[in-house]
Order: sequence, then structure tokens, then C-alpha cells
Amino acid sequence: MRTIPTTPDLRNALDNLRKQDKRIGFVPTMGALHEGHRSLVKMSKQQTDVTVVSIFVNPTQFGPNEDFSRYPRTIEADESILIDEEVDFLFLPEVDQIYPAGHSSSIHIGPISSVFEGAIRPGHFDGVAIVVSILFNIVQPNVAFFGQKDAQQLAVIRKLIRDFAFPIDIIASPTIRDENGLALSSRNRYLSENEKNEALAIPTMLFLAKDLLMNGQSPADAKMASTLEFQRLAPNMKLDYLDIVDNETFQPKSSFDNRQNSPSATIIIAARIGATRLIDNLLI
Ligand code: PAJ
Repeated sequence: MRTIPTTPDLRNALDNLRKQDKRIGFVPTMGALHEGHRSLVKMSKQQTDVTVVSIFVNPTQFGPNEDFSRYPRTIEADESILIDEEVDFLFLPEVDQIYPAGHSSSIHIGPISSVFEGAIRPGHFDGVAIVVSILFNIVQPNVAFFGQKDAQQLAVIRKLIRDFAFPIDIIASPTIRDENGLALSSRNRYLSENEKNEALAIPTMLFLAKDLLMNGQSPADAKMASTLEFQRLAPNMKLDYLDIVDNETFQPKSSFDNRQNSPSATIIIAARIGATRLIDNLLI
């Protein structure tokens, strides 16, 4: 694996490979890598000729009171995972490679970026949209891989691709969970054992809501029943939201057709335990 810290060096290396008609796969991350990230890398290795991973803790997607400065940075462990997976290039830029002095442009994706995660984290998806666009322009991949774990981010990226005509295929990868069902997240390392146990109410609630919807309950009824069950199971957690939304627009669904073959809705949840905020979802 070659670790490359600057944009021109990465461009040169990839230009040569592109001339040889190599298919380039890209996995953008903020590091603190776990099995969820590893699954994206494995997908890229299987489906493309050259895999580029970026690690960049993007300041523009963190709010002023969020965890940017304490976001876990574990670069040595990350590099060894990526070497193990035989990644070709690690792009590891400093802030000035992504946002050179004087950088002032922004991207606002529209209504989807101001509901749910976007409502609670104002400006978050604008920060994701600008950094992913810049990374796409630097790497110019054929395919980019994103996790279903961040369902709203995935929908924002798909909208970005359509609205700006990026010639890049987006592939979504299923959420990787631990043996108890908790979705893996770089932020799980902040949780104590007790908090981790209580956080299991999140996947329990998701699977309960799915059962209720599949058995014909309306989204409103399924939402109410699973909210009550969540509060019973996790009295110390603060629920930010729990809802059943359209996959593409993230607008709440007033009805759900349980006979459809492909998923049309997503059950979404965000909750806090102590100082840690967790999000999860289930496609139905
Ligand atoms: P980060 O949180 O590091 O996540 C990088 C990618 O890993 C995202 O596509 C995310 O959805 C995926 N991922 C995280 N946990 C996962 C899990 N348990 N199973 C499967 N995939 C998982 O998301 C970001 O970084 C940033 O917002 C980024 C897109 C890099 C822009 O800065």
C-alpha cells in the first residue's frame, strides 16, 4: 500500500492507472476503522482493479459543539488494517490539501439535508457534500462505496451524484453489527459496558418495528409501539428521533405496503447515551 498525503501525488499515481483502463474503487472514511469499514474495502477489492481509501476527519461536517477534536484518530491501527486488506492507496491529506487557503464554496443539497440528522446537526450534510465532492474530484473513481449504516448520508450522496452528474457509481454496503446486534461505529469505543448493553435497545427496537410493519401495522402505530418499548428497555437513553421514512427523500411515510419485493422504507433511529450519540436504521 502507498500512503499519499498530497493531491498532486495521488492524481499522478491514479492518472497512470486510469490510462491503463484500470477500474478505480474509492472508500472515503474518517478513520478509526472497524469491521464496517473493512467490509466496504473488501467490496471494492472484489469489484474494482485499484482500491483507494481516504482517511480525513472533515472539520466542515462537525458542528461547533460536536466531537471533532475528540474524534478518535488511530492512524497506525488503520494503516495495518488497510495493508492487511491489500488496499492500493491510502489518501491521508492534511486540511490544506482538501480546503486550500481561501476555500469558500459550499453545497446545499436541499430538503433532505435539513430533516432528522440534518435538523439535529445543522450544516452536517452540507459538510459531507462538499468534502465528498472534493474527494470525488481528486480521486475520480469509477465506483464509490458507502455504508447503509449512515442511511441519510447515503441518500444525500445519491442526490449529490444525480444533481451534479458525477460519473460515479455508488454502491451501498450492508450494516455490520457486533455479535449482539449493535451496529459498529467509531463512536462505540466511547461506551462503557453498561452503556453498550443499554444501547442494544436500538437494534431490538428496529427489529420490533420491522415485525410490526411487516404484520400490517401502520407506520404511526408501529412508531408509537416501538417508541414505548424503546423507552422501557433504555430508560437512560435520550431518543432524538425514531421514524419510518421514504428511502430516497427521508420524508416520513404515512403508509407502508408490506407486499413489496424491494425495500421502499427505512426505519431510522438516533439516541444518546451519556455523551455519545448513536444512529442506526433498517431497510424494509
Ligand atoms: P465514517 O464514519 O468513517 O464512515 C465511512 C464509511 O463507513 C461510510 O460510508 C459509513 O456508512 C461506513 N460505515 C460505518 N459504520 C459501518 C457499519 N457498521 N457497517 C457498514 N458500513 C459502515 O461516513 C463518514 O465517515 C464521513 O461522513 C465521510 C463519508 C467519509 C465524509 O467525511
